[in-house]
Amino acid sequence: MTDIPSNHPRYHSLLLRERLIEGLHRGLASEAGLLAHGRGEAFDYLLGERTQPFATEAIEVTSALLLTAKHPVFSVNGSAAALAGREIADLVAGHDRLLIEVNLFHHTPERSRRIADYLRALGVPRVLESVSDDSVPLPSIQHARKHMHREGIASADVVVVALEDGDRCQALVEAGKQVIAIDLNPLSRTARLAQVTIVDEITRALHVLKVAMAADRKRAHEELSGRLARYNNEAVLQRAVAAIRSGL
Ligand code: PTJ
Repeated sequence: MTDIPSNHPRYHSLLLRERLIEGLHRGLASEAGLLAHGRGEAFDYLLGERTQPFATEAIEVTSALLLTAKHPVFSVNGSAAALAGREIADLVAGHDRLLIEVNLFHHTPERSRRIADYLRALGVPRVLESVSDDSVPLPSIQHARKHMHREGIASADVVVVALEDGDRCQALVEAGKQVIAIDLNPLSRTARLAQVTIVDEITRALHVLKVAMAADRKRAHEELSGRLARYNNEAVLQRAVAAIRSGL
């Protein structure tokens, strides 16, 4: 791993690249994940590489949804694991009802197991894998991402997806799930189809989410439900696009 000096002006961005490259070499991330990350970097650059107010609003609603959900599940692919495995483990440490399920586009049993083992080594107590003897199919999806673990995504009411493609997001919504997407591109199909879209870089977003959930745990259920009722994802996406335009 290249040693990035912490005073480098692009320290965080370069560190994330290193995490992904290391994740590729460890058999966690896919090669396509490198390309997907490049697209994300470009949007992050245009968004000022910071958590914008519209992302904070979506994160606060995510906190409310995760705390009031009956069965929340975080769907983790290779890129999410490589970039934000530690942040995902931190989130679960503060919210033990949040279940983790590994779901891959470029699926191999070996990579799925490696990601699950990696997350367990980071302290996540229970990691499910979508492709297993307990899989059920998600209707209308043909590729490997159609699999859902019976005790995980298949029975979830709220699902978090990160760095995901639009088809699966749409299929999850059609299956009656509340879908929260973390995606730097406010124009992507995933961003537009999810009920809540966090337009922010995944590691930053998860850090802010963890802090929000720690504060929200003390709040009444009605207060959290009210926050959900007032939320407008379309308006959040419009503000994200406007932020990109003003940056240009
Ligand atoms: O590990 P696998 O096999 O499941 O593969 C995962 C891939 C790479 C195939 C999956 O991530 C993918 O299909 O990516 P897409 O369709 O290119 O979409 C990725 C989205 O995430 C794009 O809209 C990017 O802008 C966004 N993105 C990239 N990096 C980040 C990001 N969003 C938040 N944080 C990032 N660091």
